[in-house]
Amino acid sequence: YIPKKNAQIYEYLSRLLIRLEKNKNIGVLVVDSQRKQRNAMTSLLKRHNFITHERPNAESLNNYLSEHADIKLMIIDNDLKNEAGVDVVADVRKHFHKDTLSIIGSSSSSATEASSRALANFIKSGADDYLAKPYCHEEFFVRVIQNIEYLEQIELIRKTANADYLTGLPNRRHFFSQVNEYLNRDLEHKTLALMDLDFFKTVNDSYGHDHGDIVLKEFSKLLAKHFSTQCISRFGGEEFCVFLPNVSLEEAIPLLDSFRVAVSKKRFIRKGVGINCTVSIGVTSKFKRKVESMLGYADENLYKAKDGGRNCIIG
Ligand code: GH3
Ligand code: MG
Ligand code: MG
Ligand code: MG
Repeated sequence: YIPKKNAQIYEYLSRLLIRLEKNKNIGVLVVDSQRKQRNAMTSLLKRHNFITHERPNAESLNNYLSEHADIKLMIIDNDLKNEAGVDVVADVRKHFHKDTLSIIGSSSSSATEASSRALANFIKSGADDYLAKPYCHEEFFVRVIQNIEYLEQIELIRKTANADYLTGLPNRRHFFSQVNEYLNRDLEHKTLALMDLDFFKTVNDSYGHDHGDIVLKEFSKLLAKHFSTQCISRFGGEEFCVFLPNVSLEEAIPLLDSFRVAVSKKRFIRKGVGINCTVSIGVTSKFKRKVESMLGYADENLYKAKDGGRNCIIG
């Protein structure tokens, strides 16, 4: 299909090129007992740059999928040697949900009724789509791309939902779920710090909201640089949070304090105007099952840090 107008052709081709570039990192697994069928599909997939995987049966399929994180789509035939593809799909779905793996069921049923029954059975087992054999190449590619793009949309939504819009840091919701996972684990130390920029209202009032935004963004970059492997978050407004798994309070305080000093030394520059800013930090390693109760302790210490003159850390 080639669109008529030049602008349309250009748009179509540029979208295709972007797609082909992305496909280089995407694996597609073909499960079919017939070598010929597998080859037919993988050679089509290779034409579109996909990484291809083949399996003649469903043996250790869940392991195979776990070991190959590039696989985003599985195309599975219903007539496998020892089992039905629909049953395999039902089992795979116990481990790989629709937001991480797309599945297209397939079968060679030329009769319309048999093929619509196969479609219904596959979808009921947890497949996302169905391809009847024989298929034309356009239909094959349309279904493959449609299902891959569905996963990409979900990934985009997930990223957007987990990030703070201004700074790109994990937001409160994401932070809570990450930290609660750690809190349920049996770790020797669990330390949490709550940070609040000092007199930030004055920054906005004196230099404008835009400059305030720059401070928040630059502060976030500095925070990510200091605590890259741990969980960090913009909690809201000018408040930030750091969770340090397996770090004791005694170990955490110098780490956090060196960050506090780095903030106090930084010039936050916008349009040639530089300003200084400081941060107060409350830390705790008293842990409970829920992040909310740890936050309560950290907040009490943050309050003391503010009360004690700001630009300091209390643990
Ligand atoms: P304290 O040292 O006691 O924390 O004083 P403060 O001025 O920082 O505290 P306060 O809570 O009164 O002010 C917080 C300010 O943060 C007020 C609000 O306008 C500002 N703020 C919150 N979110 C944003 C944002 O996204 N951008 C900008 N520029 N300012 C923000
Ligand atoms: Mg505040
Ligand atoms: Mg503040
Ligand atoms: Mg305040």
